[in-house]
Amino acid sequence: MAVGGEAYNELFDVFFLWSGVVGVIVFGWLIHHSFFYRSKDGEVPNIDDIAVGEFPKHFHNTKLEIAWVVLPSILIIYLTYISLGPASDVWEDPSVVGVEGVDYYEVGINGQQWFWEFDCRNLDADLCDVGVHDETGLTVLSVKKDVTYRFNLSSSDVTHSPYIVQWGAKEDSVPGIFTSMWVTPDITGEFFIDCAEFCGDDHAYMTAILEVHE
Ligand SMILES: [Cu+2]
Repeated sequence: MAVGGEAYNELFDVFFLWSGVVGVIVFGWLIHHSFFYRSKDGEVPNIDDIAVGEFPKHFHNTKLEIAWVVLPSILIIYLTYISLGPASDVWEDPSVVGVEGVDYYEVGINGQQWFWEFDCRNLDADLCDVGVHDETGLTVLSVKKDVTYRFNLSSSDVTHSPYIVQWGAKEDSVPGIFTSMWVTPDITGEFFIDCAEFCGDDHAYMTAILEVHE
């Protein structure tokens, strides 16, 4: 996938918009009803004749019932559908990309309690290099801009999930299961790789840096 998080940022905007719309409707409805249906002073209680085990039919509205089942369902199906594009970018089929070394390079990322190990195999240092970050002491994975990589994910103990925070991209690394993540960095800079799957005491400190250079 082309990164910079563009596809994910667009998705975030759409989700944020619909969360706002749903929130305004739900809370508006709630506040309106809280005041509109309050019993007035001196009113006989139990105005709806509510009885245990009986559905309060007094204000029952079938059209409304159907609407608030069908409309949110449509919204959820729509949001699921638009989320599939960026997700399948990350899980691209190697046969679509082509041949390793010509169209893409493989790099290993192994999760372990509580650090990341990177395996550049025998790639040139320009394409892939592992080092230590000057200021933070964190492990650095250096890759090249506009080159396509398949990060092959693995784990030595429990489930981890490398999460390239600023790109909005993540994928689980599960012991015994092969998972991967496609990336074509299209911006340079330093980005955090965190762990997005709770994996024990120092999960929060399981951070490395992904450095993208020209
Ligand atoms: Cu972890």
